[in-house]
Amino acid sequence: MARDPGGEAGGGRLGRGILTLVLAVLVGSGLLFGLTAGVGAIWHVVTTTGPVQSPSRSTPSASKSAMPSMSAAIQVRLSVNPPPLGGVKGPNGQVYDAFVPASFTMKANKTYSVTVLNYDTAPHTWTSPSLGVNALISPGSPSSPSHTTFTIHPKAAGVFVWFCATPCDSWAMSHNGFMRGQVTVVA
Ligand SMILES: [Cu+2]
Repeated sequence: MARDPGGEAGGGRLGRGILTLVLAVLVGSGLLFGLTAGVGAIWHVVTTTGPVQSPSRSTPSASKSAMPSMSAAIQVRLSVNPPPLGGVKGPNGQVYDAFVPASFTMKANKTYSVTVLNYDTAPHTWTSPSLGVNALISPGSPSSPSHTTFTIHPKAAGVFVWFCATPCDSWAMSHNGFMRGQVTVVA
């Protein structure tokens, strides 16, 4: 009985000694792990900051590759007699044939690709001798407008008149905002 507690005590001391050693190894390895994990984390940050920065570095080169598209034509869309009115109301409240918009602004020395959607069953033209354009706008319909595309390349600043040269609507043909208008070209 008396030896047993002693034995237990001795065993306990031995057990505690082994436990301490195991704990020391665990703590030591834990510290080592912590250190390696810390270094690993730092290494991770170092290695990941590279790829994170490279997209921002590739952004200028991406905009450089977008440069050629800047010299491409600027898209403009006009409509003839668009819904819901199928034209534009004149001062008397009556609806007249019209390009919408009839007047607009462009920049000199830029190329514009103008697409006209014609909701009218009659043909029209977008004619501007001063801008060097005489485009025949093919007939369409309210449900299926025709698409006609032409190019405007203003060479100098100024105000340039355009008109419809086909005999469509005599009042509209003689009034800006209908079958006639102005292109304001800015430098
Ligand atoms: Cu016309």
